[in-house]
Amino acid sequence: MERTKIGITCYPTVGGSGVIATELAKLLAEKGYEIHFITSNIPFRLKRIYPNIYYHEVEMTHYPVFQYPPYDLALANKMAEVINREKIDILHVHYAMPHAICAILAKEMIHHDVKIVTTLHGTDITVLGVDPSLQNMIRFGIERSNRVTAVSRSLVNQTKEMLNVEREMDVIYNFVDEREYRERDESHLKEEYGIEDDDKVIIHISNFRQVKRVPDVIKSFKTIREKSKAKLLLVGDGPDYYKTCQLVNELGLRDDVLFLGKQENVSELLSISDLKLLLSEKESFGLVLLEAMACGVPCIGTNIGGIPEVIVHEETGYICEVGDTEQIASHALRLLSDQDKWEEFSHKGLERVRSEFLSETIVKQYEQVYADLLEES
Ligand code: GMT
Repeated sequence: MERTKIGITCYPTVGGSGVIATELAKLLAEKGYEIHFITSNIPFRLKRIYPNIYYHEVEMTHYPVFQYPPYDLALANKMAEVINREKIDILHVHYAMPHAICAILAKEMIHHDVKIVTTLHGTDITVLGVDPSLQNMIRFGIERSNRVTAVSRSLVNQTKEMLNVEREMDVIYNFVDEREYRERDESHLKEEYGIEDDDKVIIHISNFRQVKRVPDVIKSFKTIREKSKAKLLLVGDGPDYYKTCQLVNELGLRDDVLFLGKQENVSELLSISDLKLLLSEKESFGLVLLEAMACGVPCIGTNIGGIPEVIVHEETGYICEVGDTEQIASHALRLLSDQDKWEEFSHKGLERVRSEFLSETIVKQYEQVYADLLEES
């Protein structure tokens, strides 16, 4: 029997949507699918050779007449070329803008019956979807895809409301590779970072964009630090990084906050952490929460978007109101001072990862979407 051929387009640089697209590709490849990435760069999580994963780079023409290089058109052209030559069955695009629109354009250019699956990840709807200069295009991409999936129920509802689309969309939650994200002993790292044994370790991982509200993490940590010995690990980089450094200095927290910048092996840092904070004002899922839970780390998140679909309040962590740093600190202190409760939360988080977000279960859901579409052809 011929292998099913899946084309995948995603943002290949750091970011949750690219991580999910690449992890899905790797697991599908392990199951015997033939995967063709059509992206501007090799996805950053593709660290070794996988014999049935191919990479097709989108090449750009820097012609002086163009005021702006037409990346979207080059992508559509490359998609059409690869679909035609490789006889791709399914083109799975992650992030609607511009990937879904390019996929539809590519399909129009050729005569091969490829099916388009679009996965919505969040900011493609919650930020770009409200921009009048893009809204019609995003709606078009969603309506004309053969199947649309979104990473949380909240994102489906937001997409329907914001873009006024009626079509059916499947919720397929995010997942982590449990071989990488698991409980392990990395206590030597604590010593190497100069963190004392009785210090509680709080971690925040993000791209430091405004929606992540990193200053709320710092303010919450200040209150926690006043009552408990603690260190804060800040992982990632982005536009609010400088502002965050300034706030840390202003609040006199310099000795207790470790700025670690972008890191690849986040699971090792999670293994020395006692609590994960994600205090965003927009978050369609919060993949970092799942990564933390898979490493046995309880989480505090905000009551927005898909976060309450990931954290179960009072069971695997706490859900707090956006900006309520006193409430956040008080929940954190309660948990960090009660070892029995901490262990119960950690254990329930691990159980939740296994019952709701297991990679095998989630990959099967995507396979079912592909199978349904192929059956229709
Ligand atoms: O904003 C980010 O954190 C990056 C963005 C992306 O496109 O990678 O993340 C979105 O997709 C992730 C994977 O599905 C989700 O876990 C994030 O919640 C989502 N970000 C937002 O909704 C802000």
